[in-house]
Amino acid sequence: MKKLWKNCHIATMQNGQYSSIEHAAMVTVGQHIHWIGTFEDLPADAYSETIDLNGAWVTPGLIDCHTHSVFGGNRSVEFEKRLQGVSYAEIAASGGGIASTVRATREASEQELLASALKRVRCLLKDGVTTIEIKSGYGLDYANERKMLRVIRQIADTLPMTVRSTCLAAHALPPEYQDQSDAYIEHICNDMLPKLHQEGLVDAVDAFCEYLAFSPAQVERLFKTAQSLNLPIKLHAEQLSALGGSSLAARYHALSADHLEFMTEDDVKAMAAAGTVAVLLPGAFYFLRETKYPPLDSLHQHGVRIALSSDLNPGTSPALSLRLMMNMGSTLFRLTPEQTLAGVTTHAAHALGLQETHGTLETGKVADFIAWDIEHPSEIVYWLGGDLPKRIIQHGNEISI
Ligand code: DI6
Ligand code: FE
Repeated sequence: MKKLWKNCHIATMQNGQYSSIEHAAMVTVGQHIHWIGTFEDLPADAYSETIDLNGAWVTPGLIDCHTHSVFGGNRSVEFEKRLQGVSYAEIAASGGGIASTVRATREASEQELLASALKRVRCLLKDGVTTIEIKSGYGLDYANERKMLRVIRQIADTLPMTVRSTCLAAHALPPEYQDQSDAYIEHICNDMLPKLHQEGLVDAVDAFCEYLAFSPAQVERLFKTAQSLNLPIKLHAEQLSALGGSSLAARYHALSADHLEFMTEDDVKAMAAAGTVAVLLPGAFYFLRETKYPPLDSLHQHGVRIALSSDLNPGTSPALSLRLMMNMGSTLFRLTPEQTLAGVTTHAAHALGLQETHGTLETGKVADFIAWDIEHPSEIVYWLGGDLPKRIIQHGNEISI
């Protein structure tokens, strides 16, 4: 099927810029972009279908490169308690926090987890997200991590989206391993991860490197196992304290290090040299009322790619709109709308290792794009939430939303 998409303007996002083509057209064949350029230059050809985009602005499909979309229950009651003055420590001591999500996730069946996750992921899809990464990390034992990863694969089978799964078994210490974090890491490395990988459930490996989670030495142990399994690496680093996790991630050529509020100049240099993407998560920054900013000037100065993501999770970022996160990326982190859009397209593709196929609109790439009914691409970042009129095209087919 050779389709002509005409009467549009295109922000291709090549080189991390709008790289606009006004009065443009695009030809897709099957799942791929066959030709892209100005309507004037369109070669004479026969098309099985011609689609009029009515002057829309076309961007790549958005990529949400860091989410924890699969979980049991939610923590809205805890949110209310915190605002009534109950401290995080008191909530954790009474069984709240991550532990409560682990309990609810373990109790839920695969079908229940799938149904609740689909509701959330559909919100992101309707917002223009055509590629999503989803982490495990609320099961924390073989059976329950497996259950989460299987649900992630089922989301890919259910929705017209590209879905990448990341094993985050090293998210928190399960109750069975209290005070034995080294033993839990050994269990992941010797048992869980190799088995889950063998079952084809894992596309990448992540860990939470933090004083209240896992140390750099423990993370390094995990990275070595991931490397021996040929699995790409990502890391939650420098969210609450500076442990040098982002430098460690760079040393292991991680795809990305994420959060990064407490990173140092040396970490920035290490990431720049390794080409590791900085994934910023304004939703968590906002929800935790964080005051320490990631070193934005330094990241820009050293040319580190900056991606943005929702971090959709029940504890620190219950975010159902990537566009709202983009707005926060601009208002909180002073990224221009162009940098923000690059952060959820080309740079996010790099953060998932999908840069050869996704993230920009060019010949040969996958035909995932959004035709927005707007005057200029900055409008995608400007509006706070709501629903922007759009058409969503995934793998060359318009999907109904
Ligand atoms: N950083 C976060 O902000 C979330 N996980 C992580 O590693 C918190 C997850 C939760 O509270 O459920
Ligand atoms: Fe996260």
